Amino acid sequence: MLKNLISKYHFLFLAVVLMWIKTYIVYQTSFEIKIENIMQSFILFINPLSFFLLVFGFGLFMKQKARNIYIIAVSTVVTILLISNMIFYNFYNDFLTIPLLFQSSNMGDLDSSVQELVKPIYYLLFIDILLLIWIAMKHKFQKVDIVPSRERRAYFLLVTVVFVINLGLAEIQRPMLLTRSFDREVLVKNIGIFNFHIYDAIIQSSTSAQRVLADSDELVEIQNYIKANKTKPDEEMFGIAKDRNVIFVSLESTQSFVVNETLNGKELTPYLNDFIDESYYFENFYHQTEQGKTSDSEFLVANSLYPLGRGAVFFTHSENEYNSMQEILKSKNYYTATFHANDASFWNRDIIYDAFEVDHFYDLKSYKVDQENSVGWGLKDKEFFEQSVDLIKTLPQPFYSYFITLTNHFPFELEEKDKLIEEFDSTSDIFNRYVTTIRYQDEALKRFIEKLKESGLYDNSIIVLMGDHYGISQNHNEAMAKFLGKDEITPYDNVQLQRVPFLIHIPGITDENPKLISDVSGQIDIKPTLLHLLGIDTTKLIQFGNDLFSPDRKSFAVLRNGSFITEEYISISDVCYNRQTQEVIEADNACDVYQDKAHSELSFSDKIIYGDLLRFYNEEKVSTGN
Ligand code: GP9
Ligand code: MN
Repeated sequence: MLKNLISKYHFLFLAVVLMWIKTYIVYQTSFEIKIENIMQSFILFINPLSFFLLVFGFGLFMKQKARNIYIIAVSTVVTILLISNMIFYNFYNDFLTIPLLFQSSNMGDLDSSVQELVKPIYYLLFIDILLLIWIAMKHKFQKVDIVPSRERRAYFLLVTVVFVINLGLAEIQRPMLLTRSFDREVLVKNIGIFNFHIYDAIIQSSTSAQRVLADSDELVEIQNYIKANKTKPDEEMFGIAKDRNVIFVSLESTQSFVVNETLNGKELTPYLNDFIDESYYFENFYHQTEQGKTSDSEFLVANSLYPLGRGAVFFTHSENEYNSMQEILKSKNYYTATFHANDASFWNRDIIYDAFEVDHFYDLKSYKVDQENSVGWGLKDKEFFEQSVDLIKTLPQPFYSYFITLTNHFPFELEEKDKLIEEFDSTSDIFNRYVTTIRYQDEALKRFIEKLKESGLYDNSIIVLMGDHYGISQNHNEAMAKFLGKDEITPYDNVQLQRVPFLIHIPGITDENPKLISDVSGQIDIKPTLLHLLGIDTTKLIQFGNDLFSPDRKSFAVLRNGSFITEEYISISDVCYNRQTQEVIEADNACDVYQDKAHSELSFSDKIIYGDLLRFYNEEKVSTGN
């Protein structure tokens, strides 16, 4: 029967095979999908098949000519989708999701990045479609070309069998794949990139419904979890920075590996290195961002909730109720402001800042920007800080101010005159330039702190520095390995590379008594930590982080893809490693317990956002006068 089908519908099967091969070649050449055993390579190989059999199969409801046109049209659309994924992956090491498609307002600003990514090689991916067009054109169509329903039934039985085999093998490799996976790479590896897009569409529609169906009871379970996991602040640290201004600096694309690192004998971050020695510095601090990048990091800091696994919560849930750091501080007489020399609408900031109750957003319009003082994405960091200090001086005190740098942004462009160190020498231009913009940013930071001192604001403030997310993706592993003097970057190294600098500097306190803190932590922990330093109680807050100075806090950070790090373990795609020896640990109960915790936190946080559950919390807050 199969032979019969193939010979009768050879155009359809040819299209299936061509698209299948093409997708597999793209898997091998454009995506870095970790394969751990033969079964996984087999699943990866067969996974595009069921999708193509299915979509092309709908052509069997058409007559032959329409069918061929349909197959060519679908091949073209799917190829464009594949190329879009390749371009996106090249930059973000990630696959596209539906919410991202609604973020088009960000795309204009991505111009320089996109240009870098559009390569003529992508046009080669249309060769098979040209071949299909050529075959279709020289084809003589049969007179009787209606597909008998018996053949259609046989065909769709075949599709089902292929799909069930694929999913069955995947479930054996990764139980509860579709219900418990936060890791897109794992999904693509197991069900294929196009089935993943279908899965994504299903998730999209089900999450959209969650807000409507949500009720306040859902919050109870989450509140219980949070209560059970919340730790008390250290009494000596609580209120240590009471009523001080907060100067929070989000350092663009700054990873911890640059700290205390040199190139040709020159430090990459000389100022930061010295500043660390006068501060509380957290050396095992992880970013927990996903597709929303900078905006995700802002979300984590403001809410101590996880950003979403798909899309940017700044776009998808900007109308939700939040109980942000800014809102809380405002109720304690703080003035709150964000400083960032980019369009106010980038990442939808202008809208969500209203939900966060930020008093003022000093956006692009607040700065004098010209050709002379700009590079790459806009105003150079030095200029940004210079002008910002003049603005910050006018704020009512105490204030909570949030500064977002920009020069150290992909593709890391800098004028020759601003380069304070040489570029690195590797096969990756991106990495080579990264070290120069990192060095430049450090110089800008130095000037900022000096100006703060000159302005008289410094002594009565606390300064917080945080890297927002990674800057060097896994696409540059070869250069990274060369820079770090390693043979290769392993999955374990990759998790370690998600560390970003985090420090708290309290003039008059940390310069006398600096601390290097090795506990595992993440951006989720910032809000309770800062609020406690400012002497603000967080007992009732719905938050997933814990005060980093709390004596009872346990080392823990979960990344947004479900990987997590504890004192003893690092878990990556459900594989548990001993954190010290880096060896894989088979079936370990303690690791499973953390696995559940990691999963619960991410799911609870998602529930809050998708269901807009804080509206119930805030109702309660208002009615009880809290
Ligand atoms: C844009 C800046 C960079 O305003 O925050 O955003 P990113 O691309 O890093 O998310
Ligand atoms: Mn960023």
